[in-house]
Amino acid sequence: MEELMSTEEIYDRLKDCIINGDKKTVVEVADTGLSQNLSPMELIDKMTDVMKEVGEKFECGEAYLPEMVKAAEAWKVAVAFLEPKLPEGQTAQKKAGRIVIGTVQGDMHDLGKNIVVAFLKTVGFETMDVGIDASPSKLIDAAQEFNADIIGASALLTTTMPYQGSIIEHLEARNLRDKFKVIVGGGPVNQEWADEIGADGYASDAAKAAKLCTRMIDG
Ligand code: B12
Repeated sequence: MEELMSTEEIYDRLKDCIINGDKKTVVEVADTGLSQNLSPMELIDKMTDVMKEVGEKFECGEAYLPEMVKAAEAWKVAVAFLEPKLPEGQTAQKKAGRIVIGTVQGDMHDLGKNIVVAFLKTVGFETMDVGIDASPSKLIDAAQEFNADIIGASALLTTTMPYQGSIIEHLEARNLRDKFKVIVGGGPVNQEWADEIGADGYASDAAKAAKLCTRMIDG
């Protein structure tokens, strides 16, 4: 991209790219920003603000899920491009906390979990995604290794939901219950279920999950 753009134009175009989920152009615009002496951090911050707006729109029903997924993907690609350009020792954002997340044992659904991961990253969480079909031990071992603050468990099937409860039972049996907050989510899951199994939190979508986790860390 050869043309000279004002800072405001660069920011406007970044915003359009995120909102439209334009993975290709977002990198070009970010690169133009760099060549015009905007710092990688400024550019990341700007795009993250847009992601937060998209999350809020989704929460109040003004944006739909595919739009949110596309926006999160564009954000991810742009941050992956900018992060290596940050000065040594600087990370994309102040780290909010650490979370290990996975889809529970017996369950292969991961679209929702992946969106939650993308959103947690936009609010500064370091995430470790253990993938699908994750046993309680797999999640807990990963949380210990990663020194996580939070364990997140996704379940989309009524037959696999009980494994969310098993995570808490395993933590208790291993005397680790106080070490991690446990949050749960997924299609059939609700607050009542979270209370029943003794989880620390529940969220019905990715934007709410990001807020929930931020609240847990901030106290
Ligand atoms: C896509 C899909 C599949 C895909 C999964 C692809 C993938 N990579 O994920 C495939 C085809 C593989 C599949 C397989 C099956 N599926 Co299916 N599947 C669906 C479908 C259509 C959409 C699920 C989805 O992705 N939703 C979109 C995402 C974004 O929403 P979400 O997962 O709820 O996530 C959001 C929130 O819940 C929350 N969230 C999610 N996780 C977490 C975690 C935490 C910690 C937090 C805080 C929040 C949170 O944030 C997310 C983003 O906002 C649903 C129907 C439906 N409309 O829900 C059926 C559905 C879930 N499947 C169902 C079934 C029965 C199956 C199969 C058993 C079918 C079969 N007989 O083979 C298999 C099971 C395989 C297995 N062992 O898991 C049933 C479940 C019924 C039940 N009550 O148990 C459903 C409801 C369809 C139906 N009406 O019958 N499925």
